[in-house]
Amino acid sequence: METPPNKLRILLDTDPGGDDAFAFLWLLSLAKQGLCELVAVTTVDGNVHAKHTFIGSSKLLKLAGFENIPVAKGVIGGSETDVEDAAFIHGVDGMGNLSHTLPDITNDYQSAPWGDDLIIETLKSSPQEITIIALAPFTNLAAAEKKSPGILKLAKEIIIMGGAFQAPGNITPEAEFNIAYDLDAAKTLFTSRSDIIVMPIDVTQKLVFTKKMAQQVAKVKPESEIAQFIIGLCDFMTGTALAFRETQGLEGFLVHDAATLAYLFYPETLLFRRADVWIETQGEWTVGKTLFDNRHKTKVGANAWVALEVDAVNLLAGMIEDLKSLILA
Ligand SMILES: [Ca+2]
Repeated sequence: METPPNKLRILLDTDPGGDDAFAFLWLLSLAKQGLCELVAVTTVDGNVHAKHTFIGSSKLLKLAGFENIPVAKGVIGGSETDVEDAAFIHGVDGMGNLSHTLPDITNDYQSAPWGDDLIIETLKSSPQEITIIALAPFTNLAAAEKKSPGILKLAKEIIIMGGAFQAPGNITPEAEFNIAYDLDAAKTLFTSRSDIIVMPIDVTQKLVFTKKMAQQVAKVKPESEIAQFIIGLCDFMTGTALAFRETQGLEGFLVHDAATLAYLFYPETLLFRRADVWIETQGEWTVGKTLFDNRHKTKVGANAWVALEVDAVNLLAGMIEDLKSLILA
């Protein structure tokens, strides 16, 4: 079937990751409903090692019947930082140690294209048509920009999960993981264009996906493999979220990465501030912090739109209904 010209065409850059997996399935649901087309997935060395994020992403695609979508492996060797990966949050495989329950894949890590190459190729072949959703450290995007300067301007839009402005960080008191894990890459991204759409912890800390929500989703067809995976992963992620007191005691976990999809499909749930985002790289205690000048000044030189308020109830309701439809599809 030919894609209508106004249909969203999406490249997903991701490091599953429990919250990546939920965003991923939500995106596949929207693709199944005909609201967008997923054209490529570039996986990232982040929450867990590049090999695991490649396998996890390939398995999620297979689980939902999208195994024909090209998957690239993550560029290794972003800037050196002290930030460890997040296997202690997401499980060794990044998928709550559940990946053995997911379908076997034929995608081969060794022979897969590199993330930066697939980004360059995809953007060059469809300039101004591809929307990039980036849910991980920005290593692939920055590598693409370094290899082919100006390439990121060929994307229609770039929407990221990253940063902590007025909220505390999640990897240090001030820094958020996706920014801090590869600082140079984050800096490259924010200088690549003037309209990066940013979903920081300020909004994602309000997105608690509860065990009850998972049960609500799964009960439309409890025997489905997707339903069982959603229940299992939500249980695992809730365990770590409670251990780190991320959800104020609620039995659930934060679906940080899912916020990016709300911008595209449920924009009425978000309020943005136009801002010039800076990234702290020198501070003794604040390396990786994101900030902007919040005084009343002109916004000359702004590079981003930063979401600072969210209607979590309606965002999560949209997500729940879409996940139900994926299970029933
Ligand atoms: Ca992620």
